[in-house]
Amino acid sequence: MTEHVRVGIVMGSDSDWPVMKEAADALAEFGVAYEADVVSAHRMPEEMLAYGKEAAGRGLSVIIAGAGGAAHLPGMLASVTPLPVIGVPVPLKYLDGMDSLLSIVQMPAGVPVAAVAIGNARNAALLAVRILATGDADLQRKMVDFQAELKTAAQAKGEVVRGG
Ligand code: RP5
Repeated sequence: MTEHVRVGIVMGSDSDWPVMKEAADALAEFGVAYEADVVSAHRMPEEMLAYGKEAAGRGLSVIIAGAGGAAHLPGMLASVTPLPVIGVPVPLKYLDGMDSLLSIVQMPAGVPVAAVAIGNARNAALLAVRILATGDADLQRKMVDFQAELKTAAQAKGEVVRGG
């Protein structure tokens, strides 16, 4: 049986994959089926627009889009899809990813893109899981368990600091 793909992970270049793989790994942890592809806004604009236009019809619920530098991919996808788009600013050699971050968050009114911290593709996946979990009780339970684990781990570290 093929699992229904609910999240599309796209990136501007295969050079973004080491960062974006963190999103794929997190979705796998939660058992969320995803697809991953290179869909460059600048080098393959027609294919990028087709991806955005067809995503909802193909059954995707969330798009995670990572790009570096002039990071127009998340915003351009958001302009042609009704789906929530989460942007991941990928840090490049120069400017430490600030260029990517500002390119992603400075969207005009009416065309929202959610953005995570520079390089934090894992958080993009966790946000995607939360979005999906609003209509999926099993997934929401997994997120609640995950949050409980975070708390336990933080408390254990606190014990080390306190010498407990
Ligand atoms: C962006 O240009 C990509 O998202 C990537 O972060 C950056 C560099 O791409 P490559 O030259 O490594 O293919 O569009």
